[in-house]
Amino acid sequence: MSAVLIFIILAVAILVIGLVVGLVALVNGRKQPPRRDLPASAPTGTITEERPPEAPEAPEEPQAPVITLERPEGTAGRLVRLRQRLSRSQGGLGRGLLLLLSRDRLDEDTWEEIEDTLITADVGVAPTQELVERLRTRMRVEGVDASDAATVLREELLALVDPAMDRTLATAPSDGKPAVVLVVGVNGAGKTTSVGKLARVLVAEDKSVVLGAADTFRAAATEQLSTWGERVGVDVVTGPEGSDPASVAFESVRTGVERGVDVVVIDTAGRLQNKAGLMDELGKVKRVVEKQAPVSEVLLVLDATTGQNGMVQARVFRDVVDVTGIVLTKLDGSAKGGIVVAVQRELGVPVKLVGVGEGADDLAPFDPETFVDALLGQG
Ligand SMILES: Nc1nc2c(ncn2[C@@H]2O[C@H](COP(=O)(O)OP(=O)(O)OP(=O)(O)O)[C@@H](O)[C@H]2O)c(=O)[nH]1
Ligand SMILES: [Mg+2]
Repeated sequence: MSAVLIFIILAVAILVIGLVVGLVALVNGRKQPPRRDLPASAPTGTITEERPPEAPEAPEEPQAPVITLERPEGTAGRLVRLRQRLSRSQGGLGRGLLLLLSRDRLDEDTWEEIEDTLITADVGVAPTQELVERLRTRMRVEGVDASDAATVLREELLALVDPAMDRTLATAPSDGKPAVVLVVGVNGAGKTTSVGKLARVLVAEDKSVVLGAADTFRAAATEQLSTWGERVGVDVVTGPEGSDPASVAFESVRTGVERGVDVVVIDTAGRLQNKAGLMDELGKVKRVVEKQAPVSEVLLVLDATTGQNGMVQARVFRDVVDVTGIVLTKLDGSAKGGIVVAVQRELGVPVKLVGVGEGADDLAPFDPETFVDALLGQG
């Protein structure tokens, strides 16, 4: 009897202990924080870490400074300014010629004065003699009087500047590759400035542009070009000071090809140490560029104020690279616009652009009629 009692007490005790343990376990289980991060399909038991408390809100991304891009001027406005600036700087030449031609008697002395006026304006000896010869013939044969002198002079000056030359800039991509414009010239001629201004001309024409700062000789040259680019939202490919100009030129064209832009314009260094050095450097630049895309224009930048010196430089560059066009800068600061005629004759390539001031949009396509009208004060 007592054994049965002991058995019953033991059984009840085990049952009670079991119940208590079960209850404790249940209560503990309820206390566990809910697992918020378990995906429905995740195998339980594999994720042991609790998700860290919600991160505080991310600080705001630092905002890039807002750059207001400039809107470069279109061609029409440029031509108006070209006319104004040229008639200011070159007007004396045309007016001087007209006064001489309008004299009652066109004697030998007068013709000599006409010749001197043209030579002083850097027209060059051969073109001057040609012009004087044609004027003499027409005045005599056609019996032109003073009132018609202006018309004849205009026609003959225009013929001398040669309106038939193709002055279009090759800036259209071909075969899916950008046009490549290489800009060369001696120190201080205005290369970097003209590359910057040209970028603006192209942007005004809605062309996409990449600039290459292949003048690695001075760090300042790179900065100068970068500033021009930034103002109109054009990217400038640069290299460290003293690095190989050809590698910067290569990179800039590679970038242009990769981005599918319309034009890549490359600025170069202007040191004219000697012809062989120049030939090596520009030759290499051209060769490496052509591994990516053909060079469509080689623009020679000439400073109009350097007169006959400029002509000597022009010849050196003509022998080193195939110049396809001339950019004549600083025509606003020189009365010697005749250099247009002389340099075209010498190199057999047209003046395509002219610089008429230090302002960002003071670069205009060269237009023979505008030029001659400005010379004659008919702007
Ligand atoms: N008045 C006037 N000044 C100009 C014109 N074009 C360039 N310049 C000035 O000429 C100076 C030289 O210009 P740059 O563009 O630095 O010449 P660069 O050929 O690049 O010179 P380097 O890099 O030293 O070989 C600058 O002060 C320009 O502002 C122009 O058409 N008219
Ligand atoms: Mg420069």
